[in-house]
Amino acid sequence: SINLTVNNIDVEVEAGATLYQAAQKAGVNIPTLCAWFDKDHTPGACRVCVVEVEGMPSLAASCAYPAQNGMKVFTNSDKVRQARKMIVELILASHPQECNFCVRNGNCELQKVAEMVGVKNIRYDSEEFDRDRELDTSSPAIVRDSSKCINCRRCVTVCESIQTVAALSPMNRGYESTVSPAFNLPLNETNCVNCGQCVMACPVGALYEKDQVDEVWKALQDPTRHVVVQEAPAIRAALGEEFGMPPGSLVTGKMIAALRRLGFDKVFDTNFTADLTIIEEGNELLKRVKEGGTLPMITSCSPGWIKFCEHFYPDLLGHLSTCKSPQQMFGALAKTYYAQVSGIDPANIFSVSIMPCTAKKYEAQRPEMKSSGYQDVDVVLTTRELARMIKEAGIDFVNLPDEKYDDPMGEYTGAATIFGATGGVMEAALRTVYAVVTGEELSDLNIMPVRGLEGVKAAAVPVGALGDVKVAVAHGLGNARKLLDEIRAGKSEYAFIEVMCCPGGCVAGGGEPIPTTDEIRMLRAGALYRDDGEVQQYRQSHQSPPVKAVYEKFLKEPLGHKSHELLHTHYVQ
Ligand code: HC1
Repeated sequence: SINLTVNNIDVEVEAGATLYQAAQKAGVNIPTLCAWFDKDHTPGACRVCVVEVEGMPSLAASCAYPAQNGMKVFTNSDKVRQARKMIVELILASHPQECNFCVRNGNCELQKVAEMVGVKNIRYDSEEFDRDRELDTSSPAIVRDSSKCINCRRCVTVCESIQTVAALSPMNRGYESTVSPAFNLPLNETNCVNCGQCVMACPVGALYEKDQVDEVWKALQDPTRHVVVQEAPAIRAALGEEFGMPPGSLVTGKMIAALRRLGFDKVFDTNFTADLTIIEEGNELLKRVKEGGTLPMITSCSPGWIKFCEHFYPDLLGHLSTCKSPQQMFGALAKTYYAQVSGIDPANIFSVSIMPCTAKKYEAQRPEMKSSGYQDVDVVLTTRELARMIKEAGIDFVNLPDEKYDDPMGEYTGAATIFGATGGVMEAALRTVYAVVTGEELSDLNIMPVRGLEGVKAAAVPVGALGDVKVAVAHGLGNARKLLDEIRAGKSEYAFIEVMCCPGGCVAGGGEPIPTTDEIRMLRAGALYRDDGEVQQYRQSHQSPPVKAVYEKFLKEPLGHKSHELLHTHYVQ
């Protein structure tokens, strides 16, 4: 171990620890704008975290500088405080001064750091530093405002190293340096998969979701529109954070109440079609196993993952389940099944979905997602956009009563709700596949090997006559690559694979509350497992009463004619 002092306090740290970590041990918080400790991203680029080390001529970036025996470190000397103030003032001088209406107002790391280092005015002429405004609105999901970029490079790290997409790179040098797609192409013309993990990484408002709140307000205020809403599993595990509730709060009932107060005509749930997905996908898997179809079959509900497969592994598209995602199954049924049972003209139905995901905005606009004869899902809002609407409407979210879903597309089982956590789709599918094959229930419905944040998880589950069914789960596209490369090499031993685009699954999607850390991922997933284990009456998709009803009244049978027309699709190279 290493012994040093920080502000004259004795500290002992492990070899390899940084000065930043040593300071934390001494109870000192150092401001930083570029470091992202959750992802080991400490480029020392912003210089806000500088500290003074006795005997060293220049200040050291504490996030990257290694602690050494006998060092005397000062985090609050005059030299340090003046340097930090100057650095932050220089960043602010070249940053648009529009905090009051910036998407990150109130949740901006630059704002917080400016307060923390005590900036009182900007001594530098901002005219001199004014950058050309470049707003890239080409993507259906993400807006890029390079004038706000502070060059922390976190977006580059997540896009390149974690998602292995590399749509964003550092460009230019010196004062001109910034981050952008290659050749400064519009984002929509790159291989960006719309996952929004760059948005989650951005400390300021340089990357954000395409805001569609006004389109929804307009529909809600149009008396000719019958506006229905569905919410992804992950929303109920995170929305409370936008209103100051602790991560891990399960707010299903308050979320329903808020949506009703906003004026939605029917409050339904994506979980209804998550259960339906399990029936269709489970039967598809069994059919492939029996008939010698393409295996392993891979889940297809995460649209960032689909786009990734299309760009990087087009030769493996045949492995994708043909099932549409629950969002798109819901959209297709809202304008067919629901229109039929409620007697409402589908032309007047406006279908909104609330997703933890920016890529869902892109998915809803894909040309094949019109099987009802209309665009199946009209608008997708992220968790953050819904929170903005609730705030704008003055709804006291925390004190709302719990309300219940509308029929016939609201009720769900515990199997559906865990879709929002990595491994959840697999666990839900195994529960039902086991029951279909054996006629019995799994003795323990909790399939622990597929839970948690390990990058690739595997399990072998004995399923009656099928023997041990080998399955794997990957979350984050870098992890997915490992399983895909095995398939390409002809070495995959799995029958069924779950891939979710975002690290942690949908609970950490690009539309969820910021910040999202591994600790928060686990807390949000925990809320969904509580919903499954403690709240829901049923825990297996085939037990869902509204799913049974939709087959009886409308679809008739899994993988039947109507299912193929509305619930399935296929992807071509
Ligand atoms: Fe997801 Fe899904 S789980 S993709 O992560 O299959 O976004 O939450 O809604 O569609 O159900 C997201 C979450 C979501 C779909 C479901």
